[in-house]
Amino acid sequence: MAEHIEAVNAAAQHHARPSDVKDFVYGTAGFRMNADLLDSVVFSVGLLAALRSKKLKGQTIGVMITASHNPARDNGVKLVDPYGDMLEQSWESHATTLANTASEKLGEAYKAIAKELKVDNFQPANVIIARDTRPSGQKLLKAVTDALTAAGAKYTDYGILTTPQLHYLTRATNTQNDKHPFGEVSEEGYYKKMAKAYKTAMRHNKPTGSITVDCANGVGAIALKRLLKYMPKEDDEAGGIKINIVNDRVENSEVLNEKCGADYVKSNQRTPEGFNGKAHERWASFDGDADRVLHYFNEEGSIFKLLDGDRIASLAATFIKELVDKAGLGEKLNQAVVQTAYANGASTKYIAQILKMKVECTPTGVKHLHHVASRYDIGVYFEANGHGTVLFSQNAMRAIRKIEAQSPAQLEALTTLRALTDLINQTVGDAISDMLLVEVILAQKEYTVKEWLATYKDMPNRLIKVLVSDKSDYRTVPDTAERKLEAPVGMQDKIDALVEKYREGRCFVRASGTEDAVRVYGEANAAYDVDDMLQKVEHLIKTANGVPG
Ligand code: NG1
Ligand code: ZN
Repeated sequence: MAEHIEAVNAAAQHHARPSDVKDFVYGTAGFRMNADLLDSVVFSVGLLAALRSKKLKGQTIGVMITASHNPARDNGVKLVDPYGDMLEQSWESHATTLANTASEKLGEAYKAIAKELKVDNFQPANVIIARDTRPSGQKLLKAVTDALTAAGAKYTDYGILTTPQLHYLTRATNTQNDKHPFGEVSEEGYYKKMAKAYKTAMRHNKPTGSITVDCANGVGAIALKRLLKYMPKEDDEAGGIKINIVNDRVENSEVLNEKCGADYVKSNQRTPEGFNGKAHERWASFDGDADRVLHYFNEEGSIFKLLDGDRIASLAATFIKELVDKAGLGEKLNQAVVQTAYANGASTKYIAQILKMKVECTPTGVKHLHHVASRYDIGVYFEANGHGTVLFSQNAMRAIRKIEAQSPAQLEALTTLRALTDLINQTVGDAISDMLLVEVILAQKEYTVKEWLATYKDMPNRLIKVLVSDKSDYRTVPDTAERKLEAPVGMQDKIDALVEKYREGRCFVRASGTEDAVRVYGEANAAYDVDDMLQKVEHLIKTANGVPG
């Protein structure tokens, strides 16, 4: 241990923490900020990755350097646990502690955490690293590897990959000696697994028309192009697919997420730069690290229609439920759809009342959704903004693998279901995997985007941001999935009194976890009611904040 402390202190000098910065916090998406401030933070995350791996007896931990949909000047870092899910929540505070420790004290802090968590320093440590296309990633990589070397960890740098690819590799590495390995431990293995599953799921079908993917000028463009080599070609009978790629200028970091990508499309409710779609053509947008996807199209007259995460959730839930029933597993496997309060009320109603499926609502942030989804045999989870996946429990995987088909129809359903468990990246939301899942479902159901949109009608809605002097003044009541405020005192009563005036009105206020603002979401039966309601709630917040608005 002593040698590591000295090595950590010596290496930390080259990654000194700036003294004039606010405290860093490991939030919903790890650490994320202007890349110039991140060097010491990333170094400290490298130390924690080593500790986490040692604590887990040398199981491999992933480190992803990305700032997702943020502008190119930002960067960030997050840790991936051995099975490809996000860092266990109880460790987030240790990440925060290390990131806020002065560089000369890091060795001691490292030792203190090791002691507190009973980490055996003689255990091996293994870490894998990847980064998105941001130019700052190269320098930050050095901060991680210096930390890992000082802590005596072995590491593999996988270079530039999407976030879900690193999650895949983390799980593949840790399961390679299991009875059912997750997949080959290589980037190529990821493409092979996905393309093979796609081909099986599409063995009798082929998508109608093409899909055009806006890759946000980010890493998704690289991965998607590489995947295409393994996919059926346009003219192939089974699964022949035409994927057009736009916004793939990865060599020019300035344009990353600029006027394009999932976040731009969702926030602005409009098509991205480079859109040249004809009416009813299928489009999708990835975000900067390709863990989110949204679909959309234009109706005649350039009327924009968004098919967001709620739509993917309901489409996937419908299709999987039908397959599970046909496969004869309907009685054996419990299923649920997990959403946040930002899900459109119409989607929740559709899933609960038409599909008759259980719907759960969790606080914002995929870790919460993932956690709840994992309690079910089949848990479909999506945030409205397009981040999500489907989880199959061990029990479900066993049942799906083992059951013997009693009829050709049952065998067909089982074959597709088995393929889906491979096509879906069960570690984390994956834009490429989710996009292909949608292609499979639309093709099998013979749906165009129009029919997909017609499954239910969205409630008019709006999401706004309000700047306040201190967002921590806004606290939600525990166990309400952030739908009720307990502070500022009295604010919720005022909101309730306002909202009840609108037909089917719903509105909630919470502090953003990623920005210095509070978010206000509202929906109601009519668009003008939504606007009126949000204006009043915004006024309420501004007045409470001492700034009449
Ligand atoms: P915050 O800033 O806490 O609302 C946003 C998104 C989340 C999630 C995180 C990033 C909304 C309303 N919020 O969180 O869904 O994507 O960023 O992990 O879209
Ligand atoms: Zn992302």
